[in-house]
Amino acid sequence: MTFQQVYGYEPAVQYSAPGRVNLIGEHTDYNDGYVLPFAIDRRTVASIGQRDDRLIRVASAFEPDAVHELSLDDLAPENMDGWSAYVFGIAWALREQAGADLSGKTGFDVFIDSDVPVGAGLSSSAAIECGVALAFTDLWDLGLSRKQLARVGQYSENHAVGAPTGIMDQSASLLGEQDAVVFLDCRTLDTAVVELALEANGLEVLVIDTRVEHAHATGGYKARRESCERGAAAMGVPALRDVAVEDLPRAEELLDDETFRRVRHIVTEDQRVLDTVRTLREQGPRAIGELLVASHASMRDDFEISVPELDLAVETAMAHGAVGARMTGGGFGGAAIALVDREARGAITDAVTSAFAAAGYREPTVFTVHAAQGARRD
Ligand code: GAF
Repeated sequence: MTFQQVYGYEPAVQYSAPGRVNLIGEHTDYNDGYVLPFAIDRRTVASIGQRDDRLIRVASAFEPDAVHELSLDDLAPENMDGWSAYVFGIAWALREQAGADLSGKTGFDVFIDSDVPVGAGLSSSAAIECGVALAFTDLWDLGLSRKQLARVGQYSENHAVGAPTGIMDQSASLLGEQDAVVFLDCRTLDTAVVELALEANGLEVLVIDTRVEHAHATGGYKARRESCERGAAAMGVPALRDVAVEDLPRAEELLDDETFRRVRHIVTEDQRVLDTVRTLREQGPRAIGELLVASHASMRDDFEISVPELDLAVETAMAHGAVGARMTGGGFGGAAIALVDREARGAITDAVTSAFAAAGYREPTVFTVHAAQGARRD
């Protein structure tokens, strides 16, 4: 399926935006903390034609026979459902969150295609949101910055799609740069680009997609967020970002065991992000392995968002010589990453695949990712 086949004419422009891998800093974003993701070389492409009425029409390669449509006069979360909310929600959030005046604007025909795996925790949804957000702000001449667009994307995800997520994924997809990680302070949105230098060090990042599907609109993700908010309130701080590692003994006295462990994950994870940034700058990527492994252990034992498949992926990769490994993204399924020597890629892939077969798990999908440029007009 193509734009031309759905709409009967050629698109005027094409925008694309990447998925992301988070190197370290998990669930810290909605705690006003630090994250260190990078945009990957898997992208969502939005082909767009201009209309002369107020309709937005949306189709995708994944749902060949469906065309969803909504008028700019009817933009409201209750008029959106399914995946098309990722597109309509952006138009709505541009108006609601960024204050864009859409009253004199005309709509678009949009066609979405993507090679970001869906449900793997690699932010296929943020990739749609960010490509579309950049396209709409350009084509409507709204003059919004990429950081403003990240807020728009998060607002749409939270209120149109209904998933209570933070701002990391949209920031990575919009601000990513080739061969670098995005060091983001989620309170101020200050960013620094930190060189990853994998190639120069003979390293690669492998993604091990367990194919255990996760969903953030429901269940565990929301519960973790609520635990963090409870913990911050009990500690008398605006967000867990304001709790230091040295404050943990006080937190332990104040909080019940489960809330304390949730808090300890966030507080130590923020510190690990800062340590990873410093280590990358001072010693390079080969020295960050222990931090990645400690992050995984904290998510497995304290935050309890790992699943046996992710633990097996991490343990097997480490047992076969990975420099470091951890689950990446929101958890409850999805993917792990392993930092590996280029020459070890084949052996580690085979070892993980065999271990999954021996455990009776679904065959994982294993592939290399590179840090790539963020959203752009192609
Ligand atoms: C998901 C969310 F969308 C992000 O905001 C972030 O919280 C992540 O899980 C966990 O670090 O990807």
